[in-house]
Amino acid sequence: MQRIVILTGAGLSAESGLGTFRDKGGLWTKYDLEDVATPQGFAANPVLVHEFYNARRENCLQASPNPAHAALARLQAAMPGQVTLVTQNVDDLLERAGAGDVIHMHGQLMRALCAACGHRWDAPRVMQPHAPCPACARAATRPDIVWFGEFPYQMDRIDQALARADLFVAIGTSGNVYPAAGFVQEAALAGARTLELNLDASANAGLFDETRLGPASRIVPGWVEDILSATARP
Ligand code: BV8
Repeated sequence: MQRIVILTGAGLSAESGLGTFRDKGGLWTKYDLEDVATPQGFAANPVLVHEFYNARRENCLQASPNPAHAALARLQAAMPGQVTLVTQNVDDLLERAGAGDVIHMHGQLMRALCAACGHRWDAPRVMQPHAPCPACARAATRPDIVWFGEFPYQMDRIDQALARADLFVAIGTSGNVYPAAGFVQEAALAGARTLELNLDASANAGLFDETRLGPASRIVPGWVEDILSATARP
């Protein structure tokens, strides 16, 4: 039974029209990360931060999954219980492509969080600053997003999957953000083979056993077919 852990980044959704962060014209060239993706930035200017996430939520609602999202959903369905899908992305394109149980380690655009009581609910299309929490009524509502300096979600579950992985695959991530960028080493230390599927070699490309370069919508379906035909062979 082959166990596969997949980590995806903004490159998976690039061809669906959602911006990446560090490519030419990426989000971090238009916004200062400190202003819109840190708790301090949110405390200082919740209007700006809600505008940033409202715009990305709108963009996401207008976007569609691309063949790479569909291929990963197909792989997960064909190998029940063997594929752990971890994403740094906050969009819901993997779910809309049919994937289930996606681990959103950096949170989700479509969810809201109450910073006072921890209640989570489906975010409205447009979130307003200081909106009251539906559970405790305090004006502590925020996007359910993991900002820099905050703990990513489901780290125990991710670490357990990495410890048991036979294969770790990073897709469309530049390998700049930790702890996600350290997963390849964690998997390799546990004996997994490691593969990077990316448009350009990432900052930690040298840590992978194999790298395949190209747009995700082409190389991810190709890789999934390779895996499925290998598992189909007697
Ligand atoms: C934390 C919010 C404590 C949501 C994001 C060492 C250890 C631990 C922490 C740190 C450390 N060093 C520094 C830190 C602190 C910090 C950090 O990593 N800073 C960086 C800048 C140095 N990390 C944190 O604060 C994290 N929390 O550390 O808590 C802790 C410590 C240990 C263990 C547990 C906890 C919190 C990080 C989360 C921050 N939130 N986003 C949002 O607004 O979206 S991060 C942000 O970057 C997004 O989530 C994004 O997903 C993520 C990573 O970016 P990528 O996905 O890689 O996107 P990028 O644009 O960079 O690259 C795109 C790639 O796609 C490129 O390679 C490109 O070639 C490729 N591509 C483009 N087009 C295509 C393509 N590939 C295929 N096809 C295409 N068509």
